[in-house]
Amino acid sequence: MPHRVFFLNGPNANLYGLDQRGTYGSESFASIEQRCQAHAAELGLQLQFRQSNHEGVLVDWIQEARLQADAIVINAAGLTYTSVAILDALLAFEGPIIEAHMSNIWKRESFRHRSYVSKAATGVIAGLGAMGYRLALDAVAQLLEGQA
Ligand code: DHK
Repeated sequence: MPHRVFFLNGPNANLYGLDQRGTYGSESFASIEQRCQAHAAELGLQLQFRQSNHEGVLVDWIQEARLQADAIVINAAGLTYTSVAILDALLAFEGPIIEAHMSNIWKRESFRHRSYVSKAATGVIAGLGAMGYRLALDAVAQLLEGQA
């Protein structure tokens, strides 16, 4: 049976490619998802790629992952720095967790420097744009194979 991965995206991720400031590049969220799905298939992973603007929905999906996923990749976006509820849900998940950010959050405003998600994450990838998302899938594939 293929390893199952939940890739969870938080508020405003659906605007990637549309943000006029260009912080997150020009690729649309739909295209990023498509490329992640293709890469997951190459790695033999079964990928659920989801986005919500709502904290409680993300908490519900993390709880669902306890039964339905072997690993989580999460970009909680703005909730990264505020959500104890997301942290608590992640702490109840037993598999590997990769925290991913499109931008290098440490080069940005100081309020982005303290991540609650990091307290539950196995590893963190930031600053590599959508390439970082595919690297996050590489990481979970290797962690699930016990190679990392
Ligand atoms: C995405 C967001 O929406 C921001 O709120 C985070 C993160 C950074 C990213 O780089 O992917 O601060």
